[in-house]
Amino acid sequence: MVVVSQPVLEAFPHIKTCRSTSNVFTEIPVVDLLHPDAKTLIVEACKEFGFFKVVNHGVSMESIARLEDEAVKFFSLPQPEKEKSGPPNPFGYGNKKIGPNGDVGWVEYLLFTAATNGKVIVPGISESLWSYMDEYVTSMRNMACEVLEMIADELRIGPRDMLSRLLRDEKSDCLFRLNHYPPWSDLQALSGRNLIGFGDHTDPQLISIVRSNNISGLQIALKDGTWVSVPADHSSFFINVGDSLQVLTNGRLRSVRHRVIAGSLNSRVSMIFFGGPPLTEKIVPLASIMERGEESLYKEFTWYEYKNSAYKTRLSDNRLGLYEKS
Ligand code: AKG
Repeated sequence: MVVVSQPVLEAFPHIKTCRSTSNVFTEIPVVDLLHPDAKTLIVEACKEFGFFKVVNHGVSMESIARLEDEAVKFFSLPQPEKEKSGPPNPFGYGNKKIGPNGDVGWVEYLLFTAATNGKVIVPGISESLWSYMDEYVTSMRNMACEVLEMIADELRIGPRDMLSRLLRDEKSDCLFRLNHYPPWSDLQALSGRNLIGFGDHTDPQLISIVRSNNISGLQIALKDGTWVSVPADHSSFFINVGDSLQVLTNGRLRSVRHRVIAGSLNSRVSMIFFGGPPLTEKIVPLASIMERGEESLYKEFTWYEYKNSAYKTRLSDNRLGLYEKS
């Protein structure tokens, strides 16, 4: 468990709370990446939920544990030490404030670029954290590409690397985030409500891969808007469809709205790889997916334009709304 000094809630009066939900996502699709039907199950899950769990992924538990230990070491440092790695601009250490537009949550984090062509140095990060992160990010990029290739196969939008090339490109705009949700049991006055760790949003990129320690907190919204809790599983990965993949498939796959509830008693540590395309890439429905006479649901934009407009909005805004054709 990570032991941190607790900043007082009064210093962050805008952190939202929510009622506990008893809805557990029991029907979560579980995809064995080595199963012959994996690509069919992935596409079904992406259509229905924009979300699924991956097992039999081939990433060693040792490499995950090594990185998690380093992350825990960083988040256990005294606050002034951690602040030396911030404020996030956009990379580096952030505490409670998420982005520049007033979003706050019960979370501290480290945000890094996961570009293939070099890193942006964040001060105060140990050599071992850099090196375990490099190794981990490589596995995540490979997994994201494998999943995108299965999607391309199943949707017959060949060539197989039609989507994955966007993450392999040397100018791809991938990110990596380590999140820590400290326990808040010593905070009074919540009267049976829960603290929001990371407010609800969809990820703007193509695909994200989330892994956390064995503490639950992640919730996703189903098609009808009901929030369901995702049971924690520290040996599996959770995959989110992002807005860009929704657009590239002209809405066939849906990006999933999700949020994180901070637990009162236990620290949650998560690691998220965000697979984004090169800035200049046009995000438009792939010609090969469109049926005769089918119209694009979206106005044309580049990843640069979308990213810029997304980062000017609040987390919970419907960012794609701006680009939907009426
Ligand atoms: C994000 O960092 O964008 C998240 O959605 C956080 C997910 C998590 O911490 O499990």
